Amino acid sequence: MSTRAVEENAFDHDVIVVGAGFAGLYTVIHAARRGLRVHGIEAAPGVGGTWFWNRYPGARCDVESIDYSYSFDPELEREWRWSERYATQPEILRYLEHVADRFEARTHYSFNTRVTGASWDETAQCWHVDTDDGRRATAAWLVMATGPLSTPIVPEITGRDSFAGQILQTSAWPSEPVDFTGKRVAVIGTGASGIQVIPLIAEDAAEVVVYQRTANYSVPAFNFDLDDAEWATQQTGLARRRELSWKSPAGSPWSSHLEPFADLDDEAREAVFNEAWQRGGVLFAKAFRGQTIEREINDAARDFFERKLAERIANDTTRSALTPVGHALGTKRICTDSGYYETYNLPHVHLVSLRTEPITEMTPAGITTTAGAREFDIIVYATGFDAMTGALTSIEIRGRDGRLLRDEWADGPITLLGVGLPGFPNLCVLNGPGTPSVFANMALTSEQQGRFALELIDYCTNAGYSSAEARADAAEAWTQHTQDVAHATLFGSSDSWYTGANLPGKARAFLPYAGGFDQFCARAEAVIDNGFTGFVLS
Ligand code: FAD
Ligand code: N01
Repeated sequence: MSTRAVEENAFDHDVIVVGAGFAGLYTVIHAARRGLRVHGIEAAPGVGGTWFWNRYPGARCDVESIDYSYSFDPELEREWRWSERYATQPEILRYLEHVADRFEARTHYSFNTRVTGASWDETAQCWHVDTDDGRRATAAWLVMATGPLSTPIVPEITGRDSFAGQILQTSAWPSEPVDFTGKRVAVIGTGASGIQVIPLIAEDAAEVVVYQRTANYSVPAFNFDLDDAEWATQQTGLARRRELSWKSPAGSPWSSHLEPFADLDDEAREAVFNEAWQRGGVLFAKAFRGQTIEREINDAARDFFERKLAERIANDTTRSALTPVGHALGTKRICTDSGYYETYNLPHVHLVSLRTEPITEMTPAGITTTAGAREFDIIVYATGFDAMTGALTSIEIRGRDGRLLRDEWADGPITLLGVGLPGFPNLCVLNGPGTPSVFANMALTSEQQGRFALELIDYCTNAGYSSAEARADAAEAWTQHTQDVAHATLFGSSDSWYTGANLPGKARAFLPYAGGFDQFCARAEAVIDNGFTGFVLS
């Protein structure tokens, strides 16, 4: 590409990238490779994003490590060796640090710096970006790689701040180890984070009380070490794995059983569910094609799940409380666990169902529910995120005519392919609402998203355009399509962070794109090939 136009401009940078997770790091590395003057801004002291912040015991990926890694450089793929099928948080963080060093990405970043505001300057055709150190930078383009799961929420509970013991949050876990030995520990939240951390806390604590609002579906990971033989097999098959992943609905090489559910008898169906179960974790969500669309298939999967649950939990009352009701299997992300349900067979681990026994207040000593008070030394919040929109709406982002993004999205986000926002020229959002991101392997979605933004920048630079903005009607059509696709499945009828239901007061809209990573990539490529249809270039 020609960088002449951008070199001649008066801005501090051609592009500012906010975030140093999978998406931001990819974009910074590739912007620099394309000759752009790129500047990264990251609130954390280092790279890693999700894997920097979520360092609670038990944190690991639920997409296999070999797949949950960048695909853009064969040398990088060859030189990095994963030690487990599902890598732990420290290993994934080391990987991202390695990537940052190998491609000299850190030199482009300001760490420990939070973006507080960004405003579009119509006259100069650039973004002014304000940070919490009081500085302002300008760039022709602004790429928000701020993460779909990066804005933690801690519930408003009466007396919350009065608790005198230690408070921990899975999504902002301290770097130094926490000693649970002999401690009385409360855990609030039983999503994927809670389900991963609870068994590890229970290993050392004197007592663990889990406060559960909604029971979740969790399937064993069947994790294993990648010994030399397994690693050699994975390496030999890697090119094929990548090819399948890029063409799949969820960015992984695994697909659903090929024969339709309706064509099989009960015994054959059982065998298919068994095979998917043994594969482990989230992959159980797609044992059969149509499992999250057709109620009959979903009910059969749930029946299988409940029979497995009976093998895992000894106590009938506890098992009943841990049995999900009210949402179809897979319509909240299936959790991938290592001994989660079995933890409740331990005598010092107790479950409190908040549906029957809500929390009334927190006190200096602990937590009080309608059934009485319990005292704790440590309270752990595993209560999730203001997902997909929170990182963006918490920043003062002002587009054309001073339009504030937070206001524009008050009734739900409006995007074109997730990346383009009407009224906000030269702003690209990565892994945001309207993308398949959180439904797929996000190492690959990050590459796809970063590349799309950089292709747009290159295209405009080469053609002499100073701005690109999603057309309002195109964004509305994409947003409507996102809703329609979700509501044609069982996802649409389930309350979850996918719909904003986890956060009181948040607009209800289906946030990710449920039409499949493969379909999304095809649409995005067509937009690129056709000169960015749906965008106004000027
Ligand atoms: P992030 O990794 O969230 O990075 C965003 C960065 O932006 C953060 O570092 C944040 O500090 C920074 N930032 C945000 N706002 C600002 C601001 N205003 N100023 C400056 N910096 C800012 N996905 C999978 O595909 N497979 C998995 O196995 C998987 N496991 C997960 C496990 C956990 C515990 C969690 C929470 C998520 C998991 N995910 C998984 C989803 C995960 O978020 C993505 O895979 C991926 O890491 C997201 O990358 P990202 O770059 O888009 O965002
Ligand atoms: O967050 P969550 P998470 N009072 O929102 C409960 C990815 N991830 O951090 O379900 C009481 O899922 C809330 O209850 P409810 C993955 O994509 C992956 O666990 O809203 N409870 C729920 O039980 C995942 O989906 C991995 O009724 C309250 C919990 O807190 C996403 O990140 C690991 C409450 C929050 O669960 C988010 O997961 C970790 C309140 N006021 C994360 N408010 C892997 O395994 C909320 N809760 C790869």
